[in-house]
Amino acid sequence: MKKMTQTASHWGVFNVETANGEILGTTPFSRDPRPASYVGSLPETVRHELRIERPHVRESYLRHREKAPRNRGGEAFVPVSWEVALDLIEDELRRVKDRYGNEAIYGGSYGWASAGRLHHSPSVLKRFLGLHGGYVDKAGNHSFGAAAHIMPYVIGDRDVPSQSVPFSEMIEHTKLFIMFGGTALKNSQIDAGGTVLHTVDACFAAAKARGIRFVNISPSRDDAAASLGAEWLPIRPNTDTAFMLGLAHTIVAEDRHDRAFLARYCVGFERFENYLLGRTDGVPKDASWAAALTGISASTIADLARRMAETRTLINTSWSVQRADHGEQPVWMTVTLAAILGKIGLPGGGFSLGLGATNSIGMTCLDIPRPKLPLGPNPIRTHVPVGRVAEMLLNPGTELQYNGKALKLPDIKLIYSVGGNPFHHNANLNRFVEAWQRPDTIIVHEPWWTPPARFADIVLPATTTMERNDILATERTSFYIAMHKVIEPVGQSRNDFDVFAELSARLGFHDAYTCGRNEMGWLRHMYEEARKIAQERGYSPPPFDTFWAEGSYEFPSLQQDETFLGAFRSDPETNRLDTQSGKIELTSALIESFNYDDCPAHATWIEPAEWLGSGKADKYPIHLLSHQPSVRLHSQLDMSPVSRASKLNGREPISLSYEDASARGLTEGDLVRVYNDRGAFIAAVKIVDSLRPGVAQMATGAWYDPSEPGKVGSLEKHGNPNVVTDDRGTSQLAQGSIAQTVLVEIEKCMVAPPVTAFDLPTITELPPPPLDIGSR
Ligand SMILES: Nc1nc2c(c(=O)[nH]1)N[C@H]1C(S)=C(S)[C@@H](COP(=O)(O)OP(=O)(O)OC[C@H]3O[C@@H](n4cnc5c(=O)[nH]c(N)nc54)[C@H](O)[C@@H]3O)O[C@H]1N2
Ligand SMILES: Nc1nc2c(c(=O)[nH]1)N[C@H]1C(S)=C(S)[C@@H](COP(=O)(O)OP(=O)(O)OC[C@H]3O[C@@H](n4cnc5c(=O)[nH]c(N)nc54)[C@H](O)[C@@H]3O)O[C@H]1N2
Ligand SMILES: [Mo]
Repeated sequence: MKKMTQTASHWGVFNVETANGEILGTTPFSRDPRPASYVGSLPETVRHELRIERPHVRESYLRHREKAPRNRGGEAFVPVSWEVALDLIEDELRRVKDRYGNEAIYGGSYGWASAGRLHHSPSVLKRFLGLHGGYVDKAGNHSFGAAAHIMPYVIGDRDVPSQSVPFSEMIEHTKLFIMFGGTALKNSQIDAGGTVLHTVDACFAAAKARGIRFVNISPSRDDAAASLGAEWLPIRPNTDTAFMLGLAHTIVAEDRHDRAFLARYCVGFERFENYLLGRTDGVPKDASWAAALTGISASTIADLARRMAETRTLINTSWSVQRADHGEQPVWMTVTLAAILGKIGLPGGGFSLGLGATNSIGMTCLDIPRPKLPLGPNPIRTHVPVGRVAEMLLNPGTELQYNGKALKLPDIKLIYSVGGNPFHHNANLNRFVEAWQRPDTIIVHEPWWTPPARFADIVLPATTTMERNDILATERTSFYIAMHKVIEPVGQSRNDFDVFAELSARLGFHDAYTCGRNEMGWLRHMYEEARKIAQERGYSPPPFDTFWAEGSYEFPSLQQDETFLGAFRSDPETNRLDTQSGKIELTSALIESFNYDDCPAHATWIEPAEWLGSGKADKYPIHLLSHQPSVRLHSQLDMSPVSRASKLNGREPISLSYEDASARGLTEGDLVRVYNDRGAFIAAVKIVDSLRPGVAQMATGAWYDPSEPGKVGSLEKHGNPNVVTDDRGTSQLAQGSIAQTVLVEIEKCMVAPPVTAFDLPTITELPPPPLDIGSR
């Protein structure tokens, strides 16, 4: 009997056809105008040979537990029963809590996990660890860490994804759209929590049809869709702040700036102006100054500045631009430049952050409540910046400056990690591998033998979305989507939620964790709670059973798009921003009071640690950019047929200009060694005409595949760029990730060991030694 079942992912809603539990095919949601290229990847991999069939324990950990040799990644795994695995985990959670306290448990598990409001694994982990007495959490994120920390000082506390002009107003009112870092359409395939209708390309098409002019300021021409006919200014990586300063200088020097706007809505322009015009340091930041840093001619910069001053201009800065050393500065400078132009708060004018970065940026944030699982309290207040995990593990007890305070780094003994891939999101993987050997115990739940599973002590097999029931509901979609279970759990895999229910029973807080509800009990409860709030707001979603049977509910749109910062513009006294002054801060007294040389009082050009204009480029003359993949979500589904088909000679492709390739004697498909002082990886050359010479570009997400797993400095064979990236923070303010600041050299690879990322790890079926559980 054939059956169609609807479920969903971060990259779309789809129906899966099955017969007797076997998956036959995938059909995207009928109303989705542009399904993701990899919409069928999950169904295709749900029964993959890399699925983890049952719990496993690293061989020496099973014998010696926390005293085992620190050889994570370098050993065989022993399959064990659920009973044994849970005994080990229970025992270790008790031991670490009793001996070291909850500040020794790291539960700040970062990662996109899967779509769905109940089975979001990092959330269920946090709910569980909070009830166990607490855990050290992460702070910030990899996506827009610098922006999230600087913007509260500049325009006030507001979610970064909401710092955008709505598409509807951009289409109607914008005349000139300036894109720092482009707006590559591949990125709008996804949305955190799930995408229902992919509409970004239609928005850009409508904007184009209205005659909007596009300028793509990016090292890569491909960051703007060809259909936009964008002017391409191939900027040197990490010099956007200098480019914006050059624009600002031209506008101010030619007296085209909006003095009235600056006086009424901003504080600190004079101080910034002194810097801009060179009164403080003798260096005017004019177009010629900017040209020397950015590689774009002074006349082009000055000409663009004049065009921007003459028409309704929207400046969009992509998140990638701030994922770089001193990433706070291009964000602050974006606002400063927009303030100088004076169109902030007018429809289609001012600035946006990350339009195009996901499917939902620029869409109306509806007041539809989302069903939610309460996380519960966490008594431990220590939050460590997400990109500084290696620093935390390597230097416990030391102090890290962070956002105006000194943070004492905790001494972590136990890491519980679910729903993320630390060997994807962390930079400087050699240093990270060293750090990852420090804790006594690392526990991971994973559906597949991914790098985090291979580098754990205890691995529990997790179900995928396809094996459980859930609800999709995100902030900028008008849908609730029922995610129905498609097949029974594969092997012995269990839902993360159920694993923590079992552990909480063993630890004595089962009722507090489950509140007496199972999966369907929670879904019904979460839905009905949200429905009550929705009703108060004038919506009328049906009762749970009707929704569940019908599979989706679309809310009518009762809301108008709001002009970004429009209320502030129309009445800045009543609608003060929640900055210190209530206005836009072009100079911040608060930031100045922190005395950070890497984040001064106003937007400033500060040389990145590595860039093409520095002396380091003599040794490492290529700037490597690692962007989001078009064929997968980060490292998720790298083993799927769509992602595997994107590889070149089995490795992740790295794009080079013809000039850079021929200078190194490289031709298309050649395997190369990409290296710097932090490490080396192998990739396959793709020659393109869309890159600024001196810049190489590749997608993130190739599964980390070291030639000697667990060994620091080992050659990575598959093409994971984080082997060479740096894990320092953007500045002492945000401590954000700086993945886009990295210089490398590239050479032909003569002997390349085979890729083994998609082979099973060594699994030894030897009977384990007798376990001595609970004796401590
Ligand atoms: N070089 C470089 N590095 C980067 C970036 C960059 O631009 N350049 N970008 C950064 C950014 S912006 C981000 S957001 C991060 C993303 O980094 P991550 O979010 O960590 O990456 P994912 O590959 O999405 O990892 C999700 C993991 O969860 C697992 N998983 C999925 N569903 C479930 C589930 O239900 N239960 C359990 N237990 N596990 C599940 C998947 O198998 C996968 O291993 O990467 C960062 N890394
Ligand atoms: N298909 C797909 N879509 C995704 C994701 C995915 O994994 N797959 N991940 C999602 C996530 S978690 C996030 S955070 C967003 C990220 O969204 P973004 O950060 O906007 O995306 P990236 O692809 O990392 O970078 C976009 C472009 O920025 C350019 N760039 C890099 N450095 C510089 C610079 O210094 N100056 C300038 N001007 N340009 C630069 C590069 O050429 C790059 O192609 O994407 C989301 N969308
Ligand atoms: Mo991200």
